[in-house]
Amino acid sequence: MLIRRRRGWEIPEREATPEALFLGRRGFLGALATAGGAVLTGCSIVGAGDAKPTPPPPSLGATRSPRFAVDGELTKESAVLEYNNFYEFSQGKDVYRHVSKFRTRPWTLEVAGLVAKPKTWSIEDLLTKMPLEERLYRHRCVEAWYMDVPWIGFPLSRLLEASQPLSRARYVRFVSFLAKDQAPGQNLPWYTWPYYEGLTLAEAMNELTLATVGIFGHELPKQNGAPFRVVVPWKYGYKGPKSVVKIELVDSQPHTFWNDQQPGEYSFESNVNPAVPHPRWSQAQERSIDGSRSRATRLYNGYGPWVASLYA
Ligand SMILES: Nc1nc2c(c(=O)[nH]1)N[C@H]1C(S)=C(S)[C@@H](COP(=O)(O)O)O[C@H]1N2
Ligand SMILES: [Mo]
Repeated sequence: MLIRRRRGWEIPEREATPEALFLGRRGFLGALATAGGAVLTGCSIVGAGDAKPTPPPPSLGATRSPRFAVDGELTKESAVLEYNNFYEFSQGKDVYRHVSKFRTRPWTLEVAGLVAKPKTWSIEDLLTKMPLEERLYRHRCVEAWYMDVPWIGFPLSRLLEASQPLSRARYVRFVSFLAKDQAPGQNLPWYTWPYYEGLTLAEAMNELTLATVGIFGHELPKQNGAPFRVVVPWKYGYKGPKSVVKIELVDSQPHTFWNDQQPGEYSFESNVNPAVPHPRWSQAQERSIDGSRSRATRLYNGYGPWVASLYA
């Protein structure tokens, strides 16, 4: 029998997964027990998953911006593509095994709400008409893991400006896709699908907020949020919704998926902060997704020079 000794800074997956919701898992097991086979017929929910990872998506040309750097080496691509959070597909990290039915073409992204010019973009328009650049960003999950990643995208501000936000617009609300036949996790009844998130308009317009279409020199793989996601590097990862279909400008603070699911954990703001522990673990340290390294968490994930003034 192989017994793996846990290092001090390692957090058992169970505790390290607020998104896994003990409540949710208990609810699920309870449902299995009471409904018996009836629940199991929706067996894609608990199915073994796809045999092998899907092939990498088409490459995407973009010049690396010299303005953003990470401390050391980038995280290995294989780790970034095989350790994911994407509850629409799996509550485990092996999301790549559960995405084969997900169709990311055709895909449209609607910009609506308090704007002078509502607009629906095709993903092809975004890929060809927007000024794509590569940015090396630190990414920090609330579960206390990190990765350092080369995203490809463009400032979200470009997309918002194209629709001319009205002066009444104060917040931006994001909505991810809904397709129960393609996303096994969307059949789990204790979640309120589709996934939804939000930022203040000032946060959304900050130059760091990246409308993201690629990673590691190619289009986003399905498990990383194809074909369009938002990356907000100074906040915990859940503030960046994957596979977004709608962006709505609104006048009051929108509800968010995890805040509704887990009231009393982190607020709407959810900025990375080593001094504010999660109710069940410290945020002072962060570990690489392959578990090989640990480092001190930085306030705003190290992006204070860009964003601290937003919270002064
Ligand atoms: N639609 C959607 N977006 C999501 C999530 C999700 O479950 N569904 N998980 C979030 C969390 S908790 C993190 S840490 C990042 C993970 O992105 P990655 O898998 O590319 O590392 O996506 C975020 N965006
Ligand atoms: Mo996360």
